[in-house]
Amino acid sequence: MTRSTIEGFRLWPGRLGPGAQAALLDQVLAAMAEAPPYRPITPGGKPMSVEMTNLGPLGWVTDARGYRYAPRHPLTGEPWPPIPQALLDLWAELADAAAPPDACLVNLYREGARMGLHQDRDEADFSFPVLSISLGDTAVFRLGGLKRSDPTVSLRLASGDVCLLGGPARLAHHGIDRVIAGSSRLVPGGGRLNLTLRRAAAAL
Ligand code: MD3
Ligand code: FE
Repeated sequence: MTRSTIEGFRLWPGRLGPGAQAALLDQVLAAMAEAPPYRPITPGGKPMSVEMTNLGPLGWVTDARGYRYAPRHPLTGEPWPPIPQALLDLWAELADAAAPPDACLVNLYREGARMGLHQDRDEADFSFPVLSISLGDTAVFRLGGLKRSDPTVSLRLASGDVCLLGGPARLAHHGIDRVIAGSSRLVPGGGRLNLTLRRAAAAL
């Protein structure tokens, strides 16, 4: 049997309807007013094209010291805002996990932003899945395998789409090739927001 994507990848197209998208966006924009998105600097010294902020007890950060999860915004020094209850509920419903998420990375793609092929390996326990929610402009998402050289498939992630990466897919290479500017009117100023719910620290 052939399959179009790796085992452990699940996609729910349009899982959030227009009302749920608008309500979630309001909450994320309010959090972004407290914890502004910024362009992280890779350990190699280059600013990423994607702007980032985080919600929850821990947030993913990168700088000259490397990649890690940290409890405070690197620019404001404040704790990250809480993860909205609607996202905790979505994790409880879809992730089938023994513990709640302790981190939600917020990626903001303005015009021209992209994310190169990578693995998410900075979390303590890869048996927890990652749950992704897309809002705004459609992204051209690339999903590969465990090896960087494995074949990849290209999928579109549109506003309201939710995907789960568990099992073998949890360590799959993936990235965002491009975002289709103007494909949605949801995000003020244009662009795309992606929220990834994660378990960064080991569960108790
Ligand atoms: C596959 N974000 O934040 S979300 C990231 O759309 C990231 O902003 C992309 O890759 C974005 O790390 C893709 C879908 C996704 C998220 C996590 C994954 C796919 C994944 C983890 C493992 C494998
Ligand atoms: Fe990733």
